[in-house]
Amino acid sequence: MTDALDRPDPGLDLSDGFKPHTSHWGVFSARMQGDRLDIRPYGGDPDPNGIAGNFPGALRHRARIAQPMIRRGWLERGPGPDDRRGRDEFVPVSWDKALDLLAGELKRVGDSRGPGAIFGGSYGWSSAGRFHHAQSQVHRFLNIACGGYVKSVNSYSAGASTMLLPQILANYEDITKRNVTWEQIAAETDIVLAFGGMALKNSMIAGGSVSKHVERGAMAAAKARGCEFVLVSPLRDDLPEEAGAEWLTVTPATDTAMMLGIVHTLVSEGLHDQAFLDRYTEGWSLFARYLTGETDGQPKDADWASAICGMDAGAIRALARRLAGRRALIVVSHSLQRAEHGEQPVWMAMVLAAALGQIGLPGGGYAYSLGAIAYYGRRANAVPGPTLSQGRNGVSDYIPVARISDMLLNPGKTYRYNGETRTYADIRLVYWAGGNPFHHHQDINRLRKAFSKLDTLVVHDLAWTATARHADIVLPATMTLEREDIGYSGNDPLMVAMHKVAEPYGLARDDFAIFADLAERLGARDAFTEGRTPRQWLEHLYEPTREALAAQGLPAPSFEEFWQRGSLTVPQHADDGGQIRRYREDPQANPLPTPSGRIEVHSAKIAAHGDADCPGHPVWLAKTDVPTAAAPLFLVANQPATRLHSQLDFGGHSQEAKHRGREVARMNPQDAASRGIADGDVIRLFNARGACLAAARVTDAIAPGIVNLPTGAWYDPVDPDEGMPLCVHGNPNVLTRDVGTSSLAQGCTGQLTTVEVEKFTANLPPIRAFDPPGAPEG
Ligand code: PGD
Repeated sequence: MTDALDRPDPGLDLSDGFKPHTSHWGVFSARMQGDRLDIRPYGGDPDPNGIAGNFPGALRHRARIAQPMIRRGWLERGPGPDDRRGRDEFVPVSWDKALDLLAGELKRVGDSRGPGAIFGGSYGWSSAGRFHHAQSQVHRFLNIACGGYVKSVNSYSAGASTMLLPQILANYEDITKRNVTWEQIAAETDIVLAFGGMALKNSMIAGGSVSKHVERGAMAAAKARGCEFVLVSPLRDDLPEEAGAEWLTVTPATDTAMMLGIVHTLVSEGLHDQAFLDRYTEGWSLFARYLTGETDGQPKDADWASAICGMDAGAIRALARRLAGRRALIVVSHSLQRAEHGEQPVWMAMVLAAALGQIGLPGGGYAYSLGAIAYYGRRANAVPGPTLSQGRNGVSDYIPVARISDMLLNPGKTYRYNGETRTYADIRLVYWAGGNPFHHHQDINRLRKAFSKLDTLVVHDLAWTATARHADIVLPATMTLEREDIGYSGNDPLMVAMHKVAEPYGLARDDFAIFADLAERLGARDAFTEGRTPRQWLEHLYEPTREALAAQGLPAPSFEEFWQRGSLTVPQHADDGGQIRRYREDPQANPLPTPSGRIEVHSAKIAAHGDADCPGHPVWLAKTDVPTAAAPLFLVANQPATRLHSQLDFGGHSQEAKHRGREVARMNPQDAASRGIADGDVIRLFNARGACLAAARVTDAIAPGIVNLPTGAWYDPVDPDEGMPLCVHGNPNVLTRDVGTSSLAQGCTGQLTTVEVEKFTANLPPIRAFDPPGAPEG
């Protein structure tokens, strides 16, 4: 293995009063000196993530929420629909008053409508600690103190694939976490074909914690051994320089056609692995009839694919021949399925890997979403980690997570999901802690309308996000550095004792403390807290790990020892390929958990749903969101490199990457020149749904016909009284479409849409997103 993966681990530097802590973007130690926060990255990390540089400037930034606030209209007129949400004043109140009013409102809604009128999905990443994880806390509170809530299922990250893959291949966790690892790629793979790439900005992040960023080193090691990387993406930096990749561009959202062209070439030239298909897959013959054109008169050959995806037919054929007979790995990034018909490239890539006969071999086959996040492609821990029980939800109703605006705008309306026809609930109160829908949801102007229909919107956050600004009751939460916790992820061996580094900002309180006091007002304090203080909860949550270590005869430090030491390295499972490798070794003894027990090239179950937008095997489906005269460019709204989602956008690392205060949008020199746009100009991106400003970066790292504006710049509307205000900062979700991937998964399609771009020549409006509401300009 490479130096980068194996070098000696100097551990956490806890000298000079530095204390251990961790975050979604890496482990570090930190120290306050007066008002200054100093940070030292974890010494064992071969490639630390610069995002930690957002902490020092953010900790005491004016964007933090200093005390409980209530929207004036709600305070004076009481709960009810109100389109002044997001433009009304806020009134500072004491904690007691805020919690009394909120407890009364939860009771009113619960008594009059039942818990099924409360939406508590509260999607979002919040912070890394496993106890103060805001989403777990709010779910536990609503279950225990309010009888439950309407929840959300699946994620914005992987809405389509989490629904599809377990039905056609294996458990999601097995596919992403115990299948193909970075170690295997470094040692075994001959060629990686990465649709959407494996950008380091994504694999630098993990939900929970990550101690070693190994991806860059693994790709460099594979490359040095002779492994070839081929990137299919509109963005050249979707693979790092270390991979030395060949960059192929196709028209966005046409990868499925290209994959069909590759498989057609393999089959027509006899290069596919028929023995593998016969032994391990279900429904190949049905799919083959579609591939050859027997069912619709259209062979899906390389010429056909070329006309759709824009890649030369000869190049498609050459790529197919290059993949055949080698240890080939097919990777599809989350981004491909965060688009219209996002199920299809996920499914088709699996079929391509099956046709190559590589699934289940070390470093070969199908590594869906490898590189999307730091805990994919790594060994799994062999002991359990801390998990906060969320209690029992008394409400069974749910929505696929990205259908929130649809639900709030259309109570009682029916929609299709995974073969069912479901009905949207009538929601009166929404409770959000640890997420930012004005960052993560599509078509923000529609979301604003949806939130205006509510009686009450409650938000806990550490800063004045646009979601907080649209709330009725805003409660200030502590930032991770201001409390104790345990950092852990099931695929990272380092468990971290997260010591408190700084005092809470203003009157901010931990989500747990807020919920405990609210639960008291609803007669449920003891049930919620179980009589434990936060420190006692940490001891309690640590115990299963200690017990499992002891049961394996390994050193099992007490909680106190762990806490004093600052970290604990836990054992990990062997890198054994998990369920998929076992299936390859013996398909009869180790069937897959799919309906047939086999790899489902065709799914009888999905076919039986009868939904034309996701039939029984992968197909090319023409897109509805394609460039037009009014919106001739594709917008790629991907994950940002300088922050996690929208978190700490006001921090130094994120701010340094902006230009004239705006988020940077990248475009090809050709598209810039034809619009009279020069590098550094402020531009306006617009379409029928909305408009935002950004700063242009003109670069040939972006394919022609594409503009790339990452997510996460805080929504900053001027003229919020207008139906379609201009976001002056660069939030791409004012432009994206709020439609599901298909009837199967109803996943988020925020990655891709179409826009026009022009140079912005009017006076540049100031950025107000980080000023507390009502504050003077600054
Ligand atoms: P974050 O910015 O991480 O975004 O959406 P998500 O809502 O998770 O929001 C977390 C919030 O939690 C922040 O406001 C932070 O301040 C707050 N927070 C942090 N710690 C605490 C705490 O201890 N307590 C409380 N109460 N709050 C806390 C992410 C989502 O966006 C995801 S996962 C994906 S993959 C999607 N990606 C895209 C995309 O590719 N393209 C588009 N157009 N849109 C997307 N949206 C999705």
